[in-house]
Amino acid sequence: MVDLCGVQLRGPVLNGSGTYDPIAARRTFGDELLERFPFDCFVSKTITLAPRQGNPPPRLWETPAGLINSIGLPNKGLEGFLAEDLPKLAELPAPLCVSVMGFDHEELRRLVTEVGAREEVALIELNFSCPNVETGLIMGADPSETASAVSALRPLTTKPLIVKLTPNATDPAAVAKAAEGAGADGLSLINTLKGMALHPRTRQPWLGGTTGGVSGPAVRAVALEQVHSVSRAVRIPTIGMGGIASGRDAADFLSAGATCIAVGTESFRDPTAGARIAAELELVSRKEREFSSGGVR
Ligand code: RRO
Repeated sequence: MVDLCGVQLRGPVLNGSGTYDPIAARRTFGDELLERFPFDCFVSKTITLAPRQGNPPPRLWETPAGLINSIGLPNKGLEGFLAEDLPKLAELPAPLCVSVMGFDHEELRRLVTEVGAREEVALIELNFSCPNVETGLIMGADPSETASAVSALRPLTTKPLIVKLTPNATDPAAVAKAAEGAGADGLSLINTLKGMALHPRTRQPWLGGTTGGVSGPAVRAVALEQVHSVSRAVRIPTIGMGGIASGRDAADFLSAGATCIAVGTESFRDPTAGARIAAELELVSRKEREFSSGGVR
């Protein structure tokens, strides 16, 4: 078992928010999905107070060893999520973490109050790091903005609050410390790195949202460094992610200081990647234990 902010998980493997849709997967695979659910805790796609259409297409661009997305937070809004999605997500065989994003403190207050009041919800992730909203505002790029938001939200729920950090900050460890000081229970990192691609013929931006967020193995070394420096700067647990595609990658993030890891872009290529990575991680950990105890090499 793994303790994540007081919530007991079967293991350390989560999904990155927005990279796995278990409602669609259940429509395709039926109840088999529940028997072989690939994650030890499920993190929802980020929701906002009002429904959103998201960014115009195209929304994806493949890079060498990575992906740029400019999805733009399409979602049903708080009411639609609570009425339609939450009952289905509550049937998953893993604790539920709901990811929320607000455009100001008042929106965040309503999201955290209403989501935090639902017993189906084990944890709340505060997404302060979406790179793809039209305001360009990334609350989590600034330590004092982050502290001010977390302080306003902390009294509104007893559920653990996890702050999702952006890699697009001058000093992610300073933001992490600010979040911890204001009462955050955990941190997740990294969100995507800002990037863009041009249409090969017109030379205009390819993505409908002009810029996007880069993920996948291309960002893994950057993510590993940030998980390492942030985990050293705080006492609260961190969830490490960024291009994890194998058990060896997962073991690296745990060694760098993460309590849990999350699989994101790899699940687009292989929806069962979470289960494979968990199994590989078990093998890697067992081999490392045998090695350090002088056993089989
Ligand atoms: O929806 C998105 O475009 C998006 C979000 Br909310 C996020 O947090 N990170 C990202 O790469 N894309």
